[in-house]
Amino acid sequence: MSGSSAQAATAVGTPLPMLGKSDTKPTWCPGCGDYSVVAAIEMAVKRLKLSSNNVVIVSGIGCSSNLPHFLSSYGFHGIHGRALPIAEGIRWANHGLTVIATGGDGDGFGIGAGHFVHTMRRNVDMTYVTMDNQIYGLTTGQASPTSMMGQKTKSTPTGVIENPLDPISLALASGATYVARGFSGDVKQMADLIAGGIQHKGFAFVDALSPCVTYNKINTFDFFRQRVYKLESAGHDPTNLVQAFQRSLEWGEKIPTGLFYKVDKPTYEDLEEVLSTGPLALQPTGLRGRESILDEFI
Ligand SMILES: Cc1ncc(C[n+]2csc(CCOP(=O)(O)OP(=O)(O)O)c2C)c(N)n1
Ligand code: SF4
Ligand SMILES: [Mg+2]
Repeated sequence: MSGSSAQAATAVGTPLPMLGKSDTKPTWCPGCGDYSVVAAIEMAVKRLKLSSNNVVIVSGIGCSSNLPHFLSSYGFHGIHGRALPIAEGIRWANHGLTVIATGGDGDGFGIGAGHFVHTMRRNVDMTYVTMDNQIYGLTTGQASPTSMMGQKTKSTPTGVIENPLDPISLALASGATYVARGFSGDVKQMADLIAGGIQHKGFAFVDALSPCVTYNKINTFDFFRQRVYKLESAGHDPTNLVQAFQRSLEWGEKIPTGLFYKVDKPTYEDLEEVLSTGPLALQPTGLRGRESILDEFI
């Protein structure tokens, strides 16, 4: 879990009431899949009894990236594609906090793809929830890295000609230690997956199939309802990386949801020399070992 509550209390003071909705109401279109994702995050965090001041939700830019405004935790609405480096910085400064990054498929797998890969490779202890609607929603309907071949969008009037990126197999290949897929049509399953991700020590990735009801008329709630099945009811073994890769290749008549893979490995915070001694926020400032460094050069 991203920091014990005792450590968090030391780091940020007396815990405030449990996390819940904020006073800001979502501005998403009626029926947008992202309503289910914010509800799932709220359910997961409440189940884990995390208080508002021990959770930070960080996002980039996009419809989905407005999410931090709608919950009563700390939040950071960043810039397009940069949710993960900001979240990583927060974790390193104070890994007594539970850090959740959120955003869209364009934000995370397009402009932010480099950060996506490298944050997973480092196994930073945080949870990343993408609202994958396979379109750029905020900018009114251009193709995204997960748009399906042939899909006509504002930026691809004759159909997408690029292969879609698969976030699940990319996460497995990049070293994420918890890899899952949820669907906005099943809030309870998504809450379970997010709660599992927050409790997991290491980088947890939850790709939420979260339909854009306004600009993606292909990957709709009905499209997914006809295709999704649960990995746990199909005998999938989430400790088996090869099986996880095999399942990740399924995208067609059947689309798996649930936990693809989970493994325990040391986190970046465990291995890094300074971070392993505690959150930076609680450490003395200044350069340590200054004399020995100067001696080396004088
Ligand atoms: C550097 C930069 N490039 C482009 C944009 C324009 N822009 C804003 S949101 C967005 C894509 C949003 O798509 P996604 O991340 O999938 O989020 P959604 O709106 O679908 O939830 C783009 C291209 C920007 N704000 N900043
Ligand atoms: S444009 Fe699409 S992603 Fe954006 S709020 Fe509306 S339905 Fe949701
Ligand atoms: Mg999108």
